[in-house]
This record gives sequence, C-alpha cells and structure tokens, in this order.
Amino acid sequence: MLVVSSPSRQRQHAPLAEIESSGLQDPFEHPGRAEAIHQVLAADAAHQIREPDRWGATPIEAVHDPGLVRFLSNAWADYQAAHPGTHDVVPDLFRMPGLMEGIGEFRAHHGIDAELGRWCFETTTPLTQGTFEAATSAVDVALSATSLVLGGERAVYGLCRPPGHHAPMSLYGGYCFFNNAAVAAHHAVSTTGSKVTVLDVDYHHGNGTQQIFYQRDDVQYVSLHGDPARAYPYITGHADEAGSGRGRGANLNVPLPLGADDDHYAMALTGALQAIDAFGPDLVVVSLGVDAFHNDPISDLAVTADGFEAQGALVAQLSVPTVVVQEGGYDVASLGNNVNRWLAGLATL
Ligand code: SP5
Ligand code: ZN
Repeated sequence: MLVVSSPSRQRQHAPLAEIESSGLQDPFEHPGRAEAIHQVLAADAAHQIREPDRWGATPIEAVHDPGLVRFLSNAWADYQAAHPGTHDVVPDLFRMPGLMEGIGEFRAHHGIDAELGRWCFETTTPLTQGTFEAATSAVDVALSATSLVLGGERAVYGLCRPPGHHAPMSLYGGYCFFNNAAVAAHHAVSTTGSKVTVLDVDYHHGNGTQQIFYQRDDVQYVSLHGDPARAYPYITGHADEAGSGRGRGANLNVPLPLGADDDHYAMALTGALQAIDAFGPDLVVVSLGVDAFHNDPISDLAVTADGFEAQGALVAQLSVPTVVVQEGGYDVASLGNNVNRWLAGLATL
C-alpha cells in the first residue's frame, strides 16, 4: 500500500510531560509513536513510503477558524516572549462561558495567556516549539494521501502525527491541533462534489470531527468508541447525537462497553458499515486509532492484533476508495504491528 509519512516534521512536536487524570506523566502522545509505526511499515515490502506535498493554510481554513490557525502559528513565539524558557505550554485558565455570565460578551483579549485559554479546551495537549510545523505536516500527510486516492489509488495510509479527531472548528486539545481527517474529507467533497464518510475507530470519540460535520449532509460521521459515561472526551459520543438540520441522520455514535473484545467490536462495526453503505459515500476516510488494543495504557477495550486485521477486512467489504489517517494508539511496542495488521486487512479492497 502507498504510505505517506513525514518523519522529520512530525517529530518536532515533542512534549516532555502531560497532565492526565490529575497526574503529571511522561507524555502518552510522543514522536516515538510515529517512529514505531514508520519503522514497521518500512520493513514490510507490501508498502511504499513517500513524503507529503505542502498544502499551506487554505485547506485547513476551509474547516477551521482562521483565528485558530493564526494563533497556533504564533503561539510558541508569543509565549516565549511572555514566559521565557518554557518547554511545554499549557493554559492557566480556560475561557469558560460562566466567567462572563451576567456581565456580557468576552472582551477582545490579545495577551497570550488569555489567547491560550481561548483556543485550548483541556490540559493534556502541551504546545511545544515545533508543534505548528508538526501539526501542519499531519494535515499535509492527510491531504497528500487523499489526493492519491482521488487520483485512482484504492487505499492509501497517511501516518499523521499529531492526531486530529478531537479538534473542533475553533479549538485544540486531546493531543490534536488540526483535524487531519476533517480537512481531508472536506477537501475531497469540495474538489469532487461527492459524498464522504469519516469512519472513526479510535478508542476515543472524535468530538472534533463530529462538531465540524454535525449540520452537514455531504459528510457522514460514524464512530465506535468507549462510552463517554466513562471515557474521554466525556461530553460527546452518546448514541442520541444524530446530527442536526440537514445533517440529521448523518452522525452515528456507537458507544462500547468496558472490555469489548474482537467479536463485540466486529459486530458493532458490521452495524456501522451498514449505515455507511446506506449513506453511499464515494470515499471513506478512516480515523485509525489502535487504542482499542487490550494493552493500551489509557483505554479499556480488549481488541487484539487479529481483531485489527478483521476490522480492516470488514471495511474493505464496503468496496469504496479509502484514505486511512492515523489517530491514537499508545502501546508503542505493539503500535506498528497493530496498524500494519489493520492495513493488511484493508488490502483485500
Ligand atoms: C487521539 C487520541 O487518542 N487522543 C486521546 C486523548 C486522551 N487524553 C486524555 C485521556 C484521559 C484518560 N484517562 C484514563 C486513565 C488511565 N490512566
Ligand atoms: Zn484515542
């Protein structure tokens, strides 16, 4: 399979720490994840690896607030000017609506500390010196993979890092800065006029992708994930979130119980694929997280390497050209193999 990867750019997003579950941890999301995947795919003769093209800000700003793009492009320099010597930038304060309740609208605020609290929604996503370069490389990877599929390839894998599916139009968080899958899906719709499904098999609900397409009927969003009653991002991912306006019926959430195994997952995925078939997309973008793995350090499902290959094979049965973009997966020792098995399953497409 063709693989798009940008090792030298992805590694520039390199946090030292992560505030997660109220503890200061070594980051779960780090450059070694993509290096591990790249290494396994490079060693498999089934794949050909290439660098992405540079696509610039225009396709990003077609789904994200240009203010977010501007903020992320300057945030490192602005924070250094205010707080020299910082390595991992995390907001002190989030701009929650209640801060101005009964007072009025938020005032324009230009200081970096207020801006951070405006654009970031949680604590686990530090911004570092090379974050913008890495985040734009991930979008470039997704767009280059998409353009290869639009050019006639049946399936292409984009090794995106940082991941993207938690980033809504106007926020970053959940290890995600730009929503790679959403930029890719929107690009495909806007250049071909066709319908696209984003199928999200990452353990976590892709709240960002859901938000971006919630009112649209040209992009269907289908996600299987740990039930938000216990799993990050907690606030979205319930089964009754079905889309609104024109988008009503084009959003499908399938929350999974603790410990769901290969058979449970395959059954849930089979149901989801029927909904995709009914929508009839011309292209599928898979948000491929392998954090449903039984040994993943931040998740609680029980999928095995065989289960990932079975997932890929089920998706192949749709017989629709497919772009696969990397999202999560944090058991670094198994990450490359899990991704490769998923792609081997898909390769029957
Ligand atoms: C792309 C992606 O997979 N993002 C995931 C972001 C999750 N970050 C916070 C997770 C908090 C989960 N706490 C679980 C307790 C195990 N230590
Ligand atoms: Zn995840």
